[in-house]
Amino acid sequence: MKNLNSAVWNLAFIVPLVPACLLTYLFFGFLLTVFPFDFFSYVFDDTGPFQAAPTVIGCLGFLIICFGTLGQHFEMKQKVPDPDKYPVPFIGLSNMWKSLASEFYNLGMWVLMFSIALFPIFFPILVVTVIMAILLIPYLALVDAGYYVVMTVAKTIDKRQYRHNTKRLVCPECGRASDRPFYEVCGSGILGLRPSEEGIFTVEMESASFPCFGSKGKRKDLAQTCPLCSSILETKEGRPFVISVAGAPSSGKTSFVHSVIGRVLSTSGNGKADSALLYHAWEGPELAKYRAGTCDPTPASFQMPNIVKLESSRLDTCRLLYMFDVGGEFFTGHIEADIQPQYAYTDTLAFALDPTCDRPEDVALNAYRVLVERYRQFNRMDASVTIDLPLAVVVTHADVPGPLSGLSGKELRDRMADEGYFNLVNSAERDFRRVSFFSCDARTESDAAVEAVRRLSEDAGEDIAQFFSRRRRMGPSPMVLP
Ligand SMILES: Nc1nc2c(ncn2[C@@H]2O[C@H](COP(=O)(O)OP(=O)(O)O)[C@@H](O)[C@H]2O)c(=O)[nH]1
Ligand SMILES: [Mg+2]
Repeated sequence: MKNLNSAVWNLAFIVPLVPACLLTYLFFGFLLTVFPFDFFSYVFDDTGPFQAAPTVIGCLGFLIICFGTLGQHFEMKQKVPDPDKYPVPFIGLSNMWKSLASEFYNLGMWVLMFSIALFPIFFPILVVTVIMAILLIPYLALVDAGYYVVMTVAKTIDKRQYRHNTKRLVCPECGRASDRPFYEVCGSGILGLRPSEEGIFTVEMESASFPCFGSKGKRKDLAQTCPLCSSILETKEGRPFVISVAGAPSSGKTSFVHSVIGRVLSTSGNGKADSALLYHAWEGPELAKYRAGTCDPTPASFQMPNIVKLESSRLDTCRLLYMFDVGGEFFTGHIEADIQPQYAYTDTLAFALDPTCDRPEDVALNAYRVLVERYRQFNRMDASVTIDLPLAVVVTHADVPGPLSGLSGKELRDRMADEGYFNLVNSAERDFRRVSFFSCDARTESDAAVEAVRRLSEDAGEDIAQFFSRRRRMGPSPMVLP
């Protein structure tokens, strides 16, 4: 940016000189028609040389004074205004105009003094200086306009790339969503580093420059923090896909989350990911415990999502699978609604249901109603409005023989409607844009659980779906209803 500012400054002495040449030529042409200079036109047939000579003297003299050592004798400091601010901002018309005008003013005054003694040389230079001072405004206005046009285009491209590759920031620590993170550059945090008055492709700090444009650049590798809780983030502008898992206590929510995450990790995102990693360190021991067959009850206060980070060289940023596992107590209706911030932005919902518990229809319906009520309350949504999210009803305990075990899709949906879950099925289909039905043994890392997630991401229009294995077509394939 410093280079750009000094280029704008130096070019202010050169670029307007082109029209200034022409105007000087015309000015002397005009002068030759006024007394006493009209004397020349009486004596000579061709007055061209009397216009051209002062123009050349004026322009060359102007350049020599401005850029040569002579400048110092004319009180020209040639000092680009230093904004004394980081990141260094672009200084166009508003800030550069005054300093440039004062340079021209000083020069003009000195040249005026010399004009009295050395009229034929200094008068043309004076004319050029005055014309240059007048042309400063259009020149700087054009430079400004150019900068802002390029900046606006870059901003639009950056915004489009950011939305496409990242969509938004979901803080892995506090679970709240923001537009963009703070980027840490040389000790200061810049919110949503992007093309601005302080740089189009890079911002310039005291000791180094940092990229500020687009998803392909290195901006995503800068240190980032959550603007809401200041936690350090490792998301690298990855695109989050958020699933909120709901269901009555002990319906298998936590098991389902681990089943999906474990499966995605062990298949390395269906082979399409270069790497599939857990985001939080604490998730490793949790997954190990699940694999060993233990699943502790989730505390109601638990708010952090389980996250898998999927990286692929085919994508500009990584993909982050967020699974918000909520303590089952939340769905008994005895807990404050606002402790689950993800309901404001979740991409999808998965509703776990244990058909083997005591009065499973009532337990599930009750939990479902709390979920929908809370979701609507959170988003100030009327009961008549369809929730524009895909919902997956995940029936766990598929390993326990029963009327629902082993079914999926329409078959499962119809069986559920027949087996006492009619109200649940009916309400879900009324409340949600799309509902799909799955059953799985949530204690194992099965394709069936991942299939539910794949379906949800596909229904949500997210490209992360490519990382979840498609179920091999052995039985009937799951269907979306209606
Ligand atoms: N047999 C069987 N047990 C399950 C299944 N899913 C969960 N469980 C068990 O049910 C209990 C509660 O599961 P959990 O995932 O903690 O439920 P949550 O309270 O909804 O998170 C745990 O002991 C699990 O091992 C399943 O699909 N089959
Ligand atoms: Mg749990």
